[in-house]
Formats: sequence, C-alpha cells, structure tokens
Amino acid sequence: MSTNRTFTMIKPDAVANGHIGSIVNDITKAGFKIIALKYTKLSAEKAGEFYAVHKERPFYNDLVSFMSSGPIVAAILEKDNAIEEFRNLIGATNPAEAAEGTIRQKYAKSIDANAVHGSDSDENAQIEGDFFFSADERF
Ligand code: YYY
Ligand code: MG
Repeated sequence: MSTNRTFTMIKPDAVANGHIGSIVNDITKAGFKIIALKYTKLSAEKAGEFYAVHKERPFYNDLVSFMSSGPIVAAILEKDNAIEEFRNLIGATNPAEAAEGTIRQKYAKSIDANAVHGSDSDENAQIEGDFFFSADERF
C-alpha cells in the first residue's frame, strides 16, 4: 500500500552544519515529492524508541545520544520505488564508502554522524512516518 513512500531525517550534524537547504534541494531534484515535513528535536527517550531495533548493537547508546543532541528535520517522501531510490540517493551508511554525489558522501563526515536517515523497508517507512506525523500533517 505504501510502496511509493519512504521516511527520512536530516540528522543533527547536517542541521548544525547548515545543510538543510542543500539536502532538501537534492531530494526534490531527485524527484521525491514531500508529503510531510517537520523541524523538531528528539528527546533521548524518543530517539531510543525510534532506534529500538538497534538496542543490542554496540553503537546504540552513542546513536541515541547523537540523535537527541540537536534539532532534526523529519519528512515523508513519495516516489516510485521510494525505499530503494532513496537509499541510492543517500549512499552507504559509512560516508567513506558512499558513492560520489550521494548525500552522505557530500554532507557526512563519519559513520555515526552520517547526515541522513532513510527507511530500509516499506513496513518501517510506515512505522517511522507514523512516529512523527499525524494524518492531518500529510499532504
Ligand atoms: O540504515 P542506515 O542508517 O544506513 O544504517 P543502520 O545500520 O540502520 O544504522 C543506523 C545508524 O546507526 C546509522 O545511520 C549510524 C549508526 N551506526 C553507527 O554509529 N555505527 C555503525 N557501525 C553502524 C551504524
Ligand atoms: Mg537503517
């Protein structure tokens, strides 16, 4: 049902470094339509909930503290084959391994502060979008 949608966050590093405008521009130039958009900040509790799937990973505590360290931009995006197309646009998790021209290659400096989030499945895109946006915040 939601195979043409994904969810993203512009993470605290990219916001702090002044990249909101450039990243939104890259996203829209790549053909994604913005369905919902919000400038907000996660509490440590909310960040922990969002990343609960990574709870057992060694980087979990650092990830939660980083993701709650400053404001973020959350968005729901629409395009055919949105999950895969958006993962291609952002590049590998480690920016050192991200392809030339990808968002992480251009704007991220490390694997832990890697500029953007992108959902990894239709199911998670739905869950993650619902985490941030009510029905009347989507257009
Ligand atoms: O989906 P993606 O963001 O590319 O990577 P995940 O494996 O889902 O990890 C989520 C998040 O955790 C990643 O964007 C940065 C952080 N992280 C980390 O700090 N160190 C790692 N070795 C792996 C991931
Ligand atoms: Mg992931």
